[in-house]
Amino acid sequence: MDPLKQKFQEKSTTLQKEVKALLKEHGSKIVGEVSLSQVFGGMRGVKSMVWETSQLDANEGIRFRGYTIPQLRELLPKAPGGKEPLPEGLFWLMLIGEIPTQEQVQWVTDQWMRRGVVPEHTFKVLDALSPDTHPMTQLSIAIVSMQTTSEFSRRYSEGINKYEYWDPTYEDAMNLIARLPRIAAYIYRRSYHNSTHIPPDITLDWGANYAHMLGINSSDDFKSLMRLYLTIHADHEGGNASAHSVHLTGSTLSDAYLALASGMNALAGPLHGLANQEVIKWVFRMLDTLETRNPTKEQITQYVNKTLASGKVIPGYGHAVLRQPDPRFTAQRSFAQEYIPNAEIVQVVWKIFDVVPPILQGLGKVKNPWPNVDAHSGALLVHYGLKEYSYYTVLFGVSRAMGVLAQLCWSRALGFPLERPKSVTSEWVKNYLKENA
Ligand code: HAX
Repeated sequence: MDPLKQKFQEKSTTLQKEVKALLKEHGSKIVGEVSLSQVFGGMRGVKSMVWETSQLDANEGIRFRGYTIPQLRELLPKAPGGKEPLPEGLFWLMLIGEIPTQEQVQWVTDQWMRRGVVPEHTFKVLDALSPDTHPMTQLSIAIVSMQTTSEFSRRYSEGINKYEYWDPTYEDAMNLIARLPRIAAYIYRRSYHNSTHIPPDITLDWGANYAHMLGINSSDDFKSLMRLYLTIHADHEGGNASAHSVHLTGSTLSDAYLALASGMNALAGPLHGLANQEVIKWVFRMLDTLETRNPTKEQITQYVNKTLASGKVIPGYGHAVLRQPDPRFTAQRSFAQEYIPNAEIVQVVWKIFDVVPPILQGLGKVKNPWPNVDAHSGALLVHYGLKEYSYYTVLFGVSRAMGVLAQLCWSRALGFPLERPKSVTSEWVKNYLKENA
């Protein structure tokens, strides 16, 4: 058994026993209440699932296994000469809860390079799609097309013992994550570069190889950005739409391929991951309308008000859980401050950050006026030459796969059941209120 799998087995067997004992003793403890506004309002704040890999605090932001993003930037192993964490290290941390050594991270890099071979039919499926198919649609289709190689699906049809579900799920997770950069780069080159594909460089780490296959030739800094980007987008506890979709679909014992595709379809919505494309589209539309690359704060204020008056949201601002600036935004801002403080587009994003929160606050209804992860990423990508906005959510998706698939291994190991909450009709609500007046 490989060393990561071995460690996962040890940790998950222990936790499984603990959870069993805990439920036996405390299973009927009340951990929350549900109000009618939560029932109608997207279940905000309802505690209803367990997610091991990360947890979100409304004010502090995300912690991965207890570590904040600044701590991860310091503690996770880095590429030789690099300053940003290797996403492989975050995967190790999310899966088993320990900061890995440099050697352990190198082992993951090697594994993912070895497992990264994409089935030939997946490229054929992609090539058969209309070239204007949205990159997120292509990603989802490519992932589903690889389901033919699912170890879980094969072992299930052979009749696997339920206590072993976690094992082929781990194999599927490792294979899938390993293949994603190749698929994602293929989608990029086919959509925007006339299908001139770039073969992998087996000497590079997972994030740097993805950067290499995209063909963005702006020095090692873009590789560093990709390592940071792929680290900070990986997980955001379990209730967000992409994570929850993977969790729900996975709970039916769909394999990792089917479950991940569900998550990618949720990520492709503009209120979620697609916001990263919407932000930069909105920024450039503003600059075009104002006919300047260096707008004043007054000009931005007017444009923000115009957007709101036309019944649209300001993309990149607001969050269902967060109530402070997103630390993923802050991490990208600190990257920009260090690497490209004078970049024109970055300056615009920083000015927007000065202008938007007080305006949203002034509306009196927006619960979080602060920027989220998507407010900054586009400006960094544009600066380094990745200018095709409609591709941006694919980058997010490649990263998100690490968190949701690490968790899927845990869900299998802990034997989580089919998810099946209760719904009610509006009629039921009216009657309930009458009866309980
Ligand atoms: N601009 C304008 N209005 C906003 C707003 C924004 N950025 N954010 C929230 N509001 C409005 C809502 O539309 C809602 O208005 P109505 O009552 O008229 O319907 C009101 O403020 C209350 O909303 P909320 O409770 O503060 O926010 P929600 O939890 O309902 O929604 C969203 C959270 C992220 C969907 C929301 O803030 C939004 O639409 N933001 C813009 C899109 C965006 O950036 N999405 C990415 C979020 C992060 C993410 O998942 N990344 O992947």
